[in-house]
Amino acid sequence: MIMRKKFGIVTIFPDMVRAYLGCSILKRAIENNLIAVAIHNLRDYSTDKHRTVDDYPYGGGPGMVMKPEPFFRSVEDQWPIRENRRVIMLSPRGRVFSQEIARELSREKRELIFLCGRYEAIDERVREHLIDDEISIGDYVLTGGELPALVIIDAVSRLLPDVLGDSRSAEDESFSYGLLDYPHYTRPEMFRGMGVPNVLLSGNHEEIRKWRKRQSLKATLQKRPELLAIYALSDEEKLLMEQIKEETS
Ligand code: 4GX
Repeated sequence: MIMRKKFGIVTIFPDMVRAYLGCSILKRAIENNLIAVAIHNLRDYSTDKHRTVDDYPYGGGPGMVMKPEPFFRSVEDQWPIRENRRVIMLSPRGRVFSQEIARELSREKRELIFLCGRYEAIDERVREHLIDDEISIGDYVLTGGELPALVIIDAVSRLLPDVLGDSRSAEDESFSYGLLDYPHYTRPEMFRGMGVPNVLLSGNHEEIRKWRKRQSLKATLQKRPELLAIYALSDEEKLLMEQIKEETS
């Protein structure tokens, strides 16, 4: 029996999130009940008539701070059972998202709740007492946590059974097993004088497999050598790697 993966998002821009989830593969995943995303407007959980979600920082300084109460109220109201939720805050201070974390979250049984902040900060009491996890999608500063939440939902969803039409494509590419992807070609065979490597037209599947492996190793060595430090090479890969290093030296 296949279990539907559940996500929740708390944001002051629900339309932004809905727009992305209403397209393409995630749209179909939602229609097919493979995933469900509950989108909640943070302002619905403010307690004043202006629906305020931010305020001035204690101690002074520039920028606004998001109030704790709307976040606490939204989570406690929508996901009251602690054991059934994993509350994730998106922020540059979190652990940096990766394919490994995507895999970990895809196996998580609890509902994944994303708290999306805007402005300069969220009141520290949210970090201390409401969240279970803090994730960053990379070392740059965004205007809000909505894109990071969508990035994570996207990367996690495509790992779930049946979300991608082709069951092989989820894991057979860059990062899924630690090397960069090999070059791909499609028709026409000649485009503006640019051809396709002969081996791909040869029909020799063993040669094609080896060529692709070589190209993956070469691209990884040239563009992301640090990835090779954590990747355990097979005997065949070690041999191919020696050849590549000889050629380029
Ligand atoms: N990967 N930002 C969140 C507001 C904020 C500040 C402090 C919580 C605590 C980002 C990133 C990111 C900018 C989103 C600040 N929220 N989030 N926002 N990079 O830069 O995740």
